[in-house]
Amino acid sequence: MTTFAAAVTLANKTDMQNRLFAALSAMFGNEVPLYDKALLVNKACNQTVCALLSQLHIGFSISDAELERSSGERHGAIRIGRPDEFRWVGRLFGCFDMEPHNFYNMTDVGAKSQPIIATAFRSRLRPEHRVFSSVLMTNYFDPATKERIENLLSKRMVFSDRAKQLVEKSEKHGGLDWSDATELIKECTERIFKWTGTARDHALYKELTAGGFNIAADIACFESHDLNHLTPNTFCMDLYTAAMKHCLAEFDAKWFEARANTVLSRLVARAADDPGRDFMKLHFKHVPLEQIAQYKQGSVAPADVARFAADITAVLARPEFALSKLPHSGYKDFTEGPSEDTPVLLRQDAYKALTEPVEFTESDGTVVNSTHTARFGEIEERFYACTPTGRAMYDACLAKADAAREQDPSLPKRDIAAYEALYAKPFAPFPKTLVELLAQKFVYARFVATAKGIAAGQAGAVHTADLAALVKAGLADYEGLRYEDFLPVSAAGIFASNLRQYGTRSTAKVKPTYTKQQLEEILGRSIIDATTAYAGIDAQSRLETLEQLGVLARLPAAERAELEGCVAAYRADVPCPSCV
Ligand code: OOG
Ligand code: NI
Repeated sequence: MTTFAAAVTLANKTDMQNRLFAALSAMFGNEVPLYDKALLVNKACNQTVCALLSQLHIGFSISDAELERSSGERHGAIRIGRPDEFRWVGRLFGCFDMEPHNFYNMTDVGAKSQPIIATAFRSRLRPEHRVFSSVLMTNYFDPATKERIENLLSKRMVFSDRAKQLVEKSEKHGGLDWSDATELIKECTERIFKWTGTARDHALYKELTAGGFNIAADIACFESHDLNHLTPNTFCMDLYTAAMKHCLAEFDAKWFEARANTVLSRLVARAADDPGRDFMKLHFKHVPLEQIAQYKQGSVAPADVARFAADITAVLARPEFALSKLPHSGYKDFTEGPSEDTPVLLRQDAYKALTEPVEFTESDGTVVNSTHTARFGEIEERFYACTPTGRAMYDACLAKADAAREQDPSLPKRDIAAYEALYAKPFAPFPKTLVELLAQKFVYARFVATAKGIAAGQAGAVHTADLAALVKAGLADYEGLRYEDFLPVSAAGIFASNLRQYGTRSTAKVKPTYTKQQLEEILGRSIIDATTAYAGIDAQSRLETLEQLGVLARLPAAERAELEGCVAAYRADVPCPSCV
């Protein structure tokens, strides 16, 4: 807790963030029953995974509260109409210690392009929550449509005067007390992100959707920017998606049990080949590295895996998992991201957007009852953050894998095993373990000196600056940095499938170009470059670890200069006002 002159105690911003996301989740669960049920499915799957992991890693256990938190919300998505609204959104997230990371140009992703540009708000270090926030670019359209959209948007007021006052107060004092913080969270759940089911200008709505501009209709014709989705994380994407497809009655229990057996067997096989317990470090960020280092290797026989698969199948047979009885539009056919055996960036999937009732009020007061399809239910599993080299390799593999899938789009539904093999093939050259990924400089990590290492360093008994060797000797430990951001191509795939249209071309005479600088002007502040940050965190941890072990002087000068360069770039990118 921090205090300011008037001796008011300010709420911790990370605590505020956790409360905000818990409140948003409760709001969204009320609005969308299928979301609430999907959380239950995820919990059941995560419990199964944890039970299996506790046999594979003796000493590992997770409390209900920890499970709740680790399976908790991770990211939201909002779509904003006006630049001034976007700036308010940025300032609002600032009150919760969430800052803009990366520029996503969705107008520039080939056939899947949409008339929006975006950034994601999150904490700089170890973020748990993030919001992908887009803003509509009206000059993507012909002048007449542009004017109609702008005219409609000009009449709405998403931020109340009170919400603005609270944001200003927070900025002035460096935070809010809990009473104000609670009020601001209420503004979020009762107004700013709330679904109202009310819209305007049905004629424009129909025109935009007929032209394939579903996203513009979703933004322009509504009175506020609702939360489009709120995505929890899962410990095992393939178990969860299989469970959802089964609960939505797309596949029967026999199919699910066999699939659960396959994916759980993979976890077992990978644990046997993971001496650093990197999977555990990646998925259980709340568990200290020293604790993970103490787990003893256990084993799980195939018969036990089959029992886990049978048990989760029995759990999902309970009436509360009959999701097919709720309004729904089915599940996406395939998962976005790398192949299941390539642990980089993130994998995402979703139940498809629901068709929800909407009441349009026309300017003459007449009411039109209609529907709108936009809100969907995403899930994600996060892996390691890539270096530019790793990312280039990922992009190349992904392009090939996408092309292979497009040759036979119904394969995922017909034969999941054949599809997985097809999709994994282009990713074959990509390393599959953290050790190899680091050796090839494809991903980032954070190193620390162990207690043993520090003691050895003090005794002058460390003789190498080779971090891999130091880790092997138990003098240093490490974890891969988790990817905390988004993937425009996956996002485009998600937009495309949930909006049921594959991108739209600009109708302006000349398609405008959009830049990061433009979004920074809208926001009134700089956008942090996430890669610079990952590289800086990685480099700083290497330098500090070697220093602590007393071997920094042994590092070849060129390597040291490179690391110091990364740290300097990180510090210079967007200096943190409160950490300089
Ligand atoms: C945002 C799409 C991006 C993701 O997970 O990549 C996104 C949206 O649908 O508004 O959320
Ligand atoms: Ni999303």
